[in-house]
Amino acid sequence: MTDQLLDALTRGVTTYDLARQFRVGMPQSPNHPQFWHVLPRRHGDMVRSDGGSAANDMITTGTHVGTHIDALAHVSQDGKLYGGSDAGDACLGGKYVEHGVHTIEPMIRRGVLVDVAAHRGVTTLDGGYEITLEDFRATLEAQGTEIRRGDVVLIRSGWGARFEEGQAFVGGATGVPGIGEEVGEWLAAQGIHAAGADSIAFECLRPGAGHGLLPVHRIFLVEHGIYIIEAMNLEEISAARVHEFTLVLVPLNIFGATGSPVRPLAVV
Ligand code: UVW
Repeated sequence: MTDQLLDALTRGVTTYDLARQFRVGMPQSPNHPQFWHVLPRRHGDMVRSDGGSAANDMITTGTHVGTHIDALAHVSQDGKLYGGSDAGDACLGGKYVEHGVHTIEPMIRRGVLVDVAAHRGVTTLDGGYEITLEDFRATLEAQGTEIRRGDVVLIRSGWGARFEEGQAFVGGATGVPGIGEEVGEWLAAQGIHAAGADSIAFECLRPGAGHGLLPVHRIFLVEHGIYIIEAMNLEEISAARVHEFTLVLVPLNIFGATGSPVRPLAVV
């Protein structure tokens, strides 16, 4: 690509990073193995004859920590995955050969931010608050935004601003705001491709209920084949009042995994 073409393609383009930074000790759901990062080799450990040296890393991580996407293989209902396949048969050689994260195409799609917290004029909705369809539609109307088939819909409750607070973000005792079955069914009926949120489990968690019952996960992942993106950083696009953009998201191509860390971008 020539410099002129690159310049023409990127001139006037703003890119928002919608991911949280991966860091040891970051808040995460107790449902998943934690992120761990060490440096097996640091500079000076092995110095070459010319004086150069290379450092390297090792990470271990659950695939559902930090900003991540849930593959359809992540959730089953009564032993069935999306499309009715048997969850047991879908796992061959210890890998989800069916509906694993390797089956998710890279996304370059219309993205929509539904900024419920901004519409309500609050920093964050309260822990355990279920965003109603009335809230949701009123937000869309106030923003002048419509949802179209194939969109990636990002829902901001404001809870994401608590990411740096650790356990408060996890929200076990307080609950976490988010959508419930009412909005989940409505969004599924619009034919969206994926949905994300700035909270840890995407949907509303009731106070004291932990991370167990997740009905919107069933509606999206099992009944409609809609991907879920969690723990997104939606603060910057909210502050910029960007409600429509091109969403770019590429999961890691991990054969047979149920999820993957992602670094989604909103491009306007
Ligand atoms: C949680 O971390 C609860 O969400 P998920 O399992 O969907 O990644």
